[in-house]
Parts: sequence; C-alpha cells; structure tokens
Amino acid sequence: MQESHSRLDGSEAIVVARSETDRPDPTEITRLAEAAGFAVADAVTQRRREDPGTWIGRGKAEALAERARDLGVDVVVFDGGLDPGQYADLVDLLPDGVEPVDRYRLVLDVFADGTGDERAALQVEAARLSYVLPRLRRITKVSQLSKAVEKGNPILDVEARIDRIENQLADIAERAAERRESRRASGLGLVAIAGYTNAGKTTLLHRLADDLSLADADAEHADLTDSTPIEDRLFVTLETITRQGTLDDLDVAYTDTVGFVDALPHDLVESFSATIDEAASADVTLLVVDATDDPERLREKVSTSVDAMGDTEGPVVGVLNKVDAVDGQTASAERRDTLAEFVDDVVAVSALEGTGVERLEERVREALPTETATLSLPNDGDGHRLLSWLHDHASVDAVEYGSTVTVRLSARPSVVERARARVADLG
Ligand SMILES: Nc1nc2c(ncn2[C@@H]2O[C@H](COP(=O)(O)OP(=O)(O)OP(=O)(O)O)[C@@H](O)[C@H]2O)c(=O)[nH]1
Ligand SMILES: [Mg+2]
Repeated sequence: MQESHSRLDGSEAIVVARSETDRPDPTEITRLAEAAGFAVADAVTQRRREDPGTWIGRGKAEALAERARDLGVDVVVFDGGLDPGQYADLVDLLPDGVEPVDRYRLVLDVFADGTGDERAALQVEAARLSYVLPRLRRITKVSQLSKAVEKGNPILDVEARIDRIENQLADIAERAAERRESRRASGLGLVAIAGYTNAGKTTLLHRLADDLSLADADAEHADLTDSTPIEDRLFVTLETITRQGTLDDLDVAYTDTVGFVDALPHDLVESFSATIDEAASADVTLLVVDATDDPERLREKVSTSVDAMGDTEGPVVGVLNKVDAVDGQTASAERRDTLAEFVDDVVAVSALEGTGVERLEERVREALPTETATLSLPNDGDGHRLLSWLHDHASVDAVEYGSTVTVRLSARPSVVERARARVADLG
C-alpha cells in the first residue's frame, strides 16, 4: 500500500462514480476527495452494475487509464469499496504510479491527517491496518510485495499491531464512560449532537453552549477545548468535543461528535464508536439533519444514522437544520415528516440564524432527567425486578440494601411518577 498520496498534498485525482439504478452523481465523492486534500481534475461516471474485476466495466476502465495518463493525475478515486482483488487489478491496469483509492481509504486518510485525540488516532490506525491487511495478503500474491513491505513478516506484524491497538482502545472507551458518569453524577444533563458530516452539528453546539468550555479542562477532560471550527467542508470535526451550557436552572454538557458518512466498512464504523457511544448513552440525543438535502437523500442519511446509533438510552430529537436555506413551507414539511418517521420528536431550526433554537431548548429541557427521588422497595424478587427497571429508565445514584432497598435516583418527571406508582402497587 503506498503511503505517499495523502491529504493536503494537492495531489490530482480523477473521481469515478457508478450506479446500477440511477444516474451516477459524482458530487459527493468529489467533496470527499477534496476533504482528503485532492484536487479533482475530472469526473468519470458509468451506469452499470459492479464489475467483479475492475469495479466499472473493463472498457471503461481502460479508457479511464488513458485519461489518467493524459491528465497526469496521481490517484483515481472510486465512489465505493474496492475489494482486494479489484484493487490489485486496477493497480495493474492504471499507469505506473497512479493509485486506485476507494471511499474507505479516503475517509481513513482524512482522519489520519486530522489532529484527533488519542482515541481518534488509535481508531484510525486500527482501521487503516485492518484495511491494509487483506490487500497486503493479495498483492503478496501478485508480486508487488517489495513495494508494500518494510521489514519482517508484514502480515504478522500488522495483526499484532491491530491486537495491541484494540486493547488500548478498550481502555480509552472505559475512561470516556467514566467521564460521562462523573458528569452525570455531578448533576449535568448529557446531550449528544450527532448526524452526518456537514449537517451543522458544530454550528448548533455554538448556539446551545456557553462561550466558555468547562472550567476543568485537564487530562480527565481531554475532550474539552475552546476551538470548535465550522466550515463548509466534510469532516471538519474529527473528535468529540464537550461544552457546557445552561437550560433554566439546569447545567448541561453538550457533546459535539464526528459526523457519519455513507458506506463505511464495519471496521471503519468502529472508528466512529466514540460518536456512537456518546449518542447512545446521552440523556438526550439530537440527530441533526441537513434540510437542503433532497428528500430521498435525507431519508437515507437519517436511516443510516439511526441504525448506526442503535438503541439510545434517552429520546432522540430530530433537528431539521438549515431551514433558512430551504424554499417554501411544503419542502420543509415534507422533510420534517420523513425525519419524524425515525425519531421521537422533530424541531426545525436554523442553527446559523438562531430560529427555532429556543423551541429546541425547551424540548431538551423536557427530556432531561431532572427530578430526584428516594424510593424504598421491598427486598425481594419483585423489588429487584423494579430496581432493574429503574436502572433502565432512570439514572440511579445510590442503592442501599437493608430490610428494604433504598434507591436514590434522578429521572424525567414522568418516569419518577411511573416509578412511584409501581412502588405503590407492590404495597
Ligand atoms: N444556511 C445554513 N447553513 C448552515 C446552518 N448551520 C450550519 N450551516 C453551514 O453548514 C456548514 C457545515 O456546518 P458545521 O457546523 O461545520 O457542520 P458539522 O455537522 O459540524 O460538520 P462536520 O464537523 O464536518 O461533520 C457550514 O458552512 C455552516 O455555516 C444553517 O442553519 N443554515
Ligand atoms: Mg463539526
């Protein structure tokens, strides 16, 4: 695997989009290539099913090789995943020194060159190695080994490195979970901001959070920083960032996350696990959606995001953002309805102009667990079952076992009410 063509070096690229059913549209892959630092010199499209050898049809691939030679580009970027066989075939077919790069590799490059935290860096390294491994095995067979290998047994080395990194990652994820718990215990409501890249998550963070970050920006809170850049580019935010805000009387920790992107392989989705952990374990998760996407695209993105987040602890509020840039009420209403199919509640906002943000804050406030209660349960099977229900639905702060079980908890008012009713039922 050549390491030379990476982000921000201004290498020239041809992008290739292919679709079996629709007219292939190279817009998104072009943006992704640009985010990875490539200058896009040309776009080639083909409407056809995937070719098992060369991804696009053989004839088209040969014409592409010709074009790459004429333009003198450094890489050809494919809007999809190339399996190791396709990668090897395309290396053979393209002019010497022109590397095929697929969607996954592109995203890895963006993250590899970003200034992520320790976790982000390790995740990228693990994902990169998992990506390299099967391709290394493949080109081992096609006599390109000398290009790819440094010293020793590359495959065993890579496997050992992946193992080591995965252990380190587990430790770091545990520390992040502890940090969340300590914030929760100190009474902060946890709000995660998730969604596709470029949806406006960081812009919304600026709206919701106070200007200053949490005061205790030490090693325990390595995810705190003042700089949260906003740009009309993919993957501007490369690590989760937490800032404090207040809602009425309540202190809230807002966590901005790394955006989702289409069609990632499983190991790379793993590299977004910090986003997913934050989204899944927050008291409220805001799923930010770009209202300027067309309705079909919006549906795909929402569905992918909801799948990626899995079961969330708290409710998910859909935030239809950028409504200032959408023409007409009908267009907004249609997108709103689509979003509503997937989430618990929808609020339309313009994070840029601030419209709708107050309504969003009200929703968040209602959804946060704010009422505290101390309950006394029988110390028997029924009581223990109720305790486990409380663990699922409330934030349990302390449990004492005696002749009865005393539970201190905080939860949404409606949950506290239900809990009291269930205690009463047990007599
Ligand atoms: N018109 C309009 N543009 C917006 C709005 N919110 C954000 N944007 C623009 O959308 C672009 C992306 O905004 P960000 O806040 O960086 O988006 P993000 O979701 O954090 O993106 P990544 O960090 O790259 O995943 C920027 O150019 C913003 O100015 C909005 O309400 N209206
Ligand atoms: Mg951002």
